[in-house]
Amino acid sequence: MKKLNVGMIGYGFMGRTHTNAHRQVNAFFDIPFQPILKAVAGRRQDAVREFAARWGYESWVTDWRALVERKDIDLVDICVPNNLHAEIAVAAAQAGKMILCEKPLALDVEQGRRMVAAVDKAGVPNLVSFNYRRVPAVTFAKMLIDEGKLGRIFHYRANFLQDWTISPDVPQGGTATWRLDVAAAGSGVTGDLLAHCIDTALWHNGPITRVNAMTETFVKERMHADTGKPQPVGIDDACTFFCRFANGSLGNFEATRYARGHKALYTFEINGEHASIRWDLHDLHRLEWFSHGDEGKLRGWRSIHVTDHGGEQPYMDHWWVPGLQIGYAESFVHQLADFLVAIAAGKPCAPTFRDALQTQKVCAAVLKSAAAGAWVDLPKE
Ligand code: SOE
Repeated sequence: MKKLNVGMIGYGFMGRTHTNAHRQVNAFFDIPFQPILKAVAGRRQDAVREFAARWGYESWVTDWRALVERKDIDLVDICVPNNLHAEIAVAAAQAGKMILCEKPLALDVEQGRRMVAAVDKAGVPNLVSFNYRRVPAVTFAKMLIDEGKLGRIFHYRANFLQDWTISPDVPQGGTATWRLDVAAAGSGVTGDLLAHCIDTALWHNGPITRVNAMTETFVKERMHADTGKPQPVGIDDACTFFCRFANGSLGNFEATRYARGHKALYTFEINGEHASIRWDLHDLHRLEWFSHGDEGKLRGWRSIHVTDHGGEQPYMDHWWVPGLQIGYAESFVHQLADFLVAIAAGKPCAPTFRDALQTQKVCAAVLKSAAAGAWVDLPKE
């Protein structure tokens, strides 16, 4: 097993999920690399030092550039606010590093294009962390669709509902609330939440051709954590859009941080000619399934507990015994295992930067449509 030196940039929520994956992956997956927690970079010295000690990093730095320049780093893992993704990823690609980057790819399409060009030019392996693809039930849904079990697809609908920004006292900017600051995040729920739904939808159901959206910013002004002064809010608090897919199906998407009672309710439902499936992040090991092919008197929704061994259900052979479930954290372990296996095989691992650029384009079209109050076509690739 070859050692793979990891340089982590960021130590927040995502820094923890990714670091946990680096620590877990060899215990559960036979892969040709052993991640070594070589260095972590973060702006605040006390915080980065504490993170390095807690999670077992060999060293820490307060300037990400110092980490990217280090000869002993193989893989740069980008877990910082969206406005830093492009600069770090381009520098990491130029330094010849493998790159794992948090979602969304970038602030906008132009930055995303530069990132794709940089990894293409350098020929370095790259992956964007749309982790929900690797929840076993979500991967299983993809397998059923690809096997043709749903037949022609008519409808794809997805929601991502939260409620943590309803209070006008929640600031924008700063460490924990940068997602509310348009300069750091690029957009609100569109880039943060809908990007997940769009990534899964493009993977499950193919390209989106046109979108029609509306957005709302319910709280127009918030104190900025950096200045302590009230500032206009530039992000979308809620976004709803409908769309057409290239396969002829219709899509319906909604994301909001104003759905009182919902903390992180990502759900999707897909209706096909022969069958329907639906999934719910709060019950993430289950895939709901309805088949019109079932005997009439027994026809109804069934709940598949996606925990079986034997290879017919994804990932679960690597964990405990059938019937015992795993959760959110393990989707990051799966993503890392898939990435490292692909690197060893010299193959791309989806969603690559190029794949994630498609999601970025759909997000951009959604925001453009909401601003214009009109349909927006996605350019044909
Ligand atoms: C926002 O609250 C957030 O943490 C997103 O940034 C993540 O991508 C999502 O998985 C959960 O919600």
